Amino acid sequence: MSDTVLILNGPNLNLLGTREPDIYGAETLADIEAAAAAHGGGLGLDVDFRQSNAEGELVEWIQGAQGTAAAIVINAGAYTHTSVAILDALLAVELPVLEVHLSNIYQRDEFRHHSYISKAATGVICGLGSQGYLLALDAIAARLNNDKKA
Ligand code: CA2
Repeated sequence: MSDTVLILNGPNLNLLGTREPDIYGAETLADIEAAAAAHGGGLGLDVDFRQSNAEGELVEWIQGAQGTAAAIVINAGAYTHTSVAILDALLAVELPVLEVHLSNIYQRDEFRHHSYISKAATGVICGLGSQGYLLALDAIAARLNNDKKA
């Protein structure tokens, strides 16, 4: 049976490919979903890819991952810099969490330099565009394979 990785995307990421391509790239979220599903498939991972503009919905999806997913990849969008609720949900689930950002948040506005959710993250990838999602899947596959050997 394959392991499922829940990939969560926060507010405004549904707009990818329509605006600000200089910051976020030209790909749409559907393009990233397709690439993640294909890459995950090659690693023996099923990908459950979701986006919401609502903080509470993201919290509910994180809570629901316990027992149904092997790991979480999250680009929480602007909630990265504001949401204690998402941090608490990630801390509550006992799963590997990979935090991903398309842009290099440290090259941008000062308020983007702090992430509430990094405290709950196993690892953080930023500035590599959509490749960050695929690298997160690589890291999860390596980790799950190690756990299976142990
Ligand atoms: O770099 C990232 O992935 C971010 O998480 C993206 C968030 C931003 O608030 C974070 O600081 C960094 C914003 C996502 C908004 O995406 C848009 C895409 C196209 C057009 C407008 C917004």
